[in-house]
Amino acid sequence: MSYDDNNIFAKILRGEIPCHRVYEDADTLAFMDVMPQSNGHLLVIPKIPSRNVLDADPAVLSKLIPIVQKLAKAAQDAFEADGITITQFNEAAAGQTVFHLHFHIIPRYEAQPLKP
Ligand code: DGP
Repeated sequence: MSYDDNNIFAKILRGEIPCHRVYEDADTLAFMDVMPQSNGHLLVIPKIPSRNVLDADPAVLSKLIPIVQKLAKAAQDAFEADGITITQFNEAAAGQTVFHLHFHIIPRYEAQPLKP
C-alpha cells in the first residue's frame, strides 16, 4: 500500500486544516483527537510520510516511541487519568481510517470503566 498525501493528517501537517496542537518538534506533531474516546485523547504523528507501522522507517519509529511515552505520562498527569491506553492501527481491516501513521493516547478513568 502506498502513501496518499491527501489524507487528513497530511493536510494538518501542511497547515491546510486546523488542529489543537499540544506538542511539536522537528520530527513529530501531537494534537487532540476530534472524536475523543475519553477526556484528553491525543494523536501523535511523525512529520515524515508513513502510511502506518508496516511501512515506517525504523529510524522514524525510534524517534516517535519516546515521544509517545513522554506524552502518555504528561496526559496522565494533565488529565488526572487512572490509566492510559495506547493504540495504533494498520490498514482498514485493523481499524485504521486515516492513512498517516499515528498513535492514540487515550486517558482512562476508573469512574468510566471500559466496556467488556
Ligand atoms: P484511526 O485511523 O482509526 O486509528 O483513527 C483516526 C483518528 O483520527 C480518529 O480517532 C479520529 C481522528 N480524526 C479524524 N479526522 C480528524 C481531524 O480532522 N482532526 C483531528 N484532530 N482528528 C481527526
